Amino acid sequence: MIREILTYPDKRLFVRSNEVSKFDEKLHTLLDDMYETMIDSEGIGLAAIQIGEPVRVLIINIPNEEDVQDRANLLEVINPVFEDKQGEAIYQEGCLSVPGFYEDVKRAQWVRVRFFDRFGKEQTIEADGLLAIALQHENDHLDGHLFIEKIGFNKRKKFDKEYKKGLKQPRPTGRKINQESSEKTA
Ligand code: QAP
Ligand code: CO
Repeated sequence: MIREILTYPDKRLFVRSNEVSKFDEKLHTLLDDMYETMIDSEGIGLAAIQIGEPVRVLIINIPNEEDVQDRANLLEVINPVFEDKQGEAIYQEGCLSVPGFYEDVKRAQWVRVRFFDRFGKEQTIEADGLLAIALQHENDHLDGHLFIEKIGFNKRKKFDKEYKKGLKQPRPTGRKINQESSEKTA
């Protein structure tokens, strides 16, 4: 099922997600919903909190050399722990929860992460390149952090300004409207 993606400045994006303790059917449904939602929005990574579920679950699906986003390469990561990070890399990031905004972010170039798969089996992955960036970006969501918190002060000001502009597009006010006329016809 395709779920709604929370967008900045939704408060839920800033909460710390909880560890998964049961590797059951509910978890599998969540992972499947996350995949459908991510693909529908043309993303390469998604954390559970982005669809409103505060659990330490993330998925990543990096396109291959032929630019094909193959589900066979889908990485499902539960309760990740970063064991090691090395080097520095700058990459222009985006986020499905901050649509339309992209900016350079500095992160580690190489990571080693311990995690559980959907069956509760412990795994380790070592990654560099885009996968290493994605693991760090998605892991930040589990701690209630967005990439916009990692950009420079002046770029952040630019973001705040541009985003307010974007928010001038029609948005729900929460106001109730009574469309009945109070004029009485004689
Ligand atoms: C996180 O990001 C990431 O603004 C995943 O209009 C970022 O999938 C991993 C997206 C950088 C590695 C490097 C963003 C789609 C997708 C948008 C995404 C948009 C449509 C972002
Ligand atoms: Co994101």
